[in-house]
Amino acid sequence: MAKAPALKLVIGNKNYSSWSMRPWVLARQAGIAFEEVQLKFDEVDGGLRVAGIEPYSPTRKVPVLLVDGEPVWDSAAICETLAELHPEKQLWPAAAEARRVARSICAEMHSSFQGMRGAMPMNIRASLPGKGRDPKSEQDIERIIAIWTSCRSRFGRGGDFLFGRFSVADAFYAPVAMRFRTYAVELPRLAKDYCAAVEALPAVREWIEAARKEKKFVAADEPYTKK
Ligand SMILES: N[C@@H](CCC(=O)N[C@@H](CS)C(=O)NCC(=O)O)C(=O)O
Repeated sequence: MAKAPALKLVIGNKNYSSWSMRPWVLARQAGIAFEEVQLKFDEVDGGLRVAGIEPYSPTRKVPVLLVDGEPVWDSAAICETLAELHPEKQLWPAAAEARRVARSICAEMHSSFQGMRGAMPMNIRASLPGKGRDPKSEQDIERIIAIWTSCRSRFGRGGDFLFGRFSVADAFYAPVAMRFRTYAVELPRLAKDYCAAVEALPAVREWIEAARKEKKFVAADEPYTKK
């Protein structure tokens, strides 16, 4: 059997980096071994820079996965690569119809929801009830609840997650569960239960615990908090 490639996952601040959270939670929850390299955000001209990213990623962004030293960048490509390297982990739903929907909602998460992203940045250690609610973020929240409701009722019978057992789709939506808690978004029962299931995942708990210990304040991700 071919030797499993060495995996190194480069991530940003656990408190803020929603894109980093996806592949980290996916790999950790699935029991895929990887070396973690955590870099920190620096602020430049009101924006962000990942200090020390240059040797790892051509985009200078996190996350990036090094597979035997070769970079795979962008969280979507990284999650696909993890699924391809580990077919035995069944990171996508097994049934073709469910898999098509899972891919669609991941692509939607990846390319949309700018209203929520802008007004409600991930900030795990913060409590900001009611902040960030405007017509665009409200619209995004409604759409996410509709996605969760549809997936749970159509495909969720085998477990507590969007497609029953934990999959890439849950890793993509885990940062949303973090935002809903920080901004205390009122949710219908099904969405509340789904967020609780996500938060109870050992990998998510580990991420949250580490995020809460981080002290670094990044103004670009803190529109509601004065330093
Ligand atoms: N679409 C990318 C987005 C990655 C991204 O924007 N990462 C942010 C941090 S969460 C970053 O590295 N920003 C630093 C920069 O823009 O220089 C992905 O899914 O990985």
